Amino acid sequence: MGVVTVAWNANAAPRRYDGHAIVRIEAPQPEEIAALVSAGAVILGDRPGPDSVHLRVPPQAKAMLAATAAVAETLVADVQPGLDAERARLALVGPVTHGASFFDDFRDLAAINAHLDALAAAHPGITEIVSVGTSLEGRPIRGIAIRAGAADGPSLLLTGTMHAREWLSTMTVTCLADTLISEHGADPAITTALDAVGIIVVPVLNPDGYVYSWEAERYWRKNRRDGVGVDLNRNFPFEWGGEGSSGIPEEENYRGTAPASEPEAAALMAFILAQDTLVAHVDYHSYGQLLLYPWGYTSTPTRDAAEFQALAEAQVDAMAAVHGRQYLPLQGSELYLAAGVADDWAYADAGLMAFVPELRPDFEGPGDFVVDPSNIRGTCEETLAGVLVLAEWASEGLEPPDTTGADDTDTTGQGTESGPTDSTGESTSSNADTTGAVTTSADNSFPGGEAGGPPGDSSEGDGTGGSGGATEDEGCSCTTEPRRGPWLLMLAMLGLLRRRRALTLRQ
Ligand code: 0X9
Ligand code: ZN
Repeated sequence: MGVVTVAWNANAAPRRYDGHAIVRIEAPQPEEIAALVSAGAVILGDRPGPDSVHLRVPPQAKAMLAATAAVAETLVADVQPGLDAERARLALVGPVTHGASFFDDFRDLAAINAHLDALAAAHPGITEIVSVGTSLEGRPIRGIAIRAGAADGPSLLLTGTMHAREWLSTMTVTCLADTLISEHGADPAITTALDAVGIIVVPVLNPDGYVYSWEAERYWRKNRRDGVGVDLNRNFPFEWGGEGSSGIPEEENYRGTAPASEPEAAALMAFILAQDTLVAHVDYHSYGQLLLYPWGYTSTPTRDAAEFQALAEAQVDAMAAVHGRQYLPLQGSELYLAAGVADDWAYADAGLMAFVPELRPDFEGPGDFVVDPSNIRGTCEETLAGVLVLAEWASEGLEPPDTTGADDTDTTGQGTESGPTDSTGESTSSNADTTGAVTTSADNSFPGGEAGGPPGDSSEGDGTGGSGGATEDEGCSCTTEPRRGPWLLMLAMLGLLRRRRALTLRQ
């Protein structure tokens, strides 16, 4: 299917953000943030306990900022010079589709797809190009499946670029595929992992938004529905419509008109449900150096909260051992409430362990989606350590969560019917629900107000990771060998040796 006509002029100059500042607001009052957002400010990132919000503030909202009671610090006075520099740098490079320099810088959709093709062509024995589906504007959503071992062995799904502007997730996920494929047979840890576990990598879940962020608006987040876009990460059917999602199309967390109304979300769901061997989904975003897990829609823990936290801690420990970058593991709702997120759906309706890494930078420096490309390789290396932990977990035969039966975490008042799976053992497959029979408790604030601190203290910014993500990790003497502590035993003791119920449901 060809790409349909797009609603914007591809020949027009990209939007300029002259005079837009990035500011940090400490301990923000929700009403102050709401007022700034209605004046044109946009939330870029959010740090849990102690709360801190990064906003992109246009010139016309700066006066309001000065009048707020909140403590605000300007991190970047004007984002436009950085955008000009990025654009000039990328224009100089020209088309690069493969080769050693591929991960020197960010690459556009055509280059990412060509790189996947080149990887598949060079390693036909262990790879296969897969089609996840087609975007609203007709672009293919493509991935690469890597399998070196038994066809029925467990598998992991790694995805990126659900949010268009989060270019580091695009490159990280592509680099993970590249490293796993190229190092199979050479790197012992990767070889062991791939001989036991299949890994499917989908670098760009939102191709229309990604193209638009390259060509028209660098800070574009959503897909391109009607030119205003739907936040794909509020469009998934599980608890669709709840707090932390918006019913207003112009807002950044607009949920769409119905659960799974967007072809990109529906395609990912169908793809996941068609894979019999999946045990985990990792959906890479940026930024904040966090490792989130369900629930996003409620602050009530999942019944598997201890397992999620233990497996998240095992990943962040391994990641920190690579370049000293500390990622903070926590339930997604502790960042802010967000209903209709992909990770809640993957856990609840597909029975997967689901994680959302928020990649570099952390919140200590000027946070942004526009980062120095020297971060690409380092982020790839540290996230690879996390993937290897998950692969080892999967290959040990530890089971995905048992999400069948009554959901004791449901606080919506909808009873067990809104639980992950119904009593027949069938997936509720809520994407079939196009009736709009959903909760209507829309909270248009973004992020949702409830942002309790994580258990224990926030541990980011240990001084070794640098700040702002603007610099390379140089001279790190850290080991690239993931730490293998007693976590595996701990996970087993916590009850991860379960029936492979979620998988049998789909057979
Ligand atoms: O808000 C989002 O969709 C994600 N953050 S981002 O800055 N990349 O937009 C977080 C989704 C978190 N998932 C859960 N809250 N469980
Ligand atoms: Zn995101």
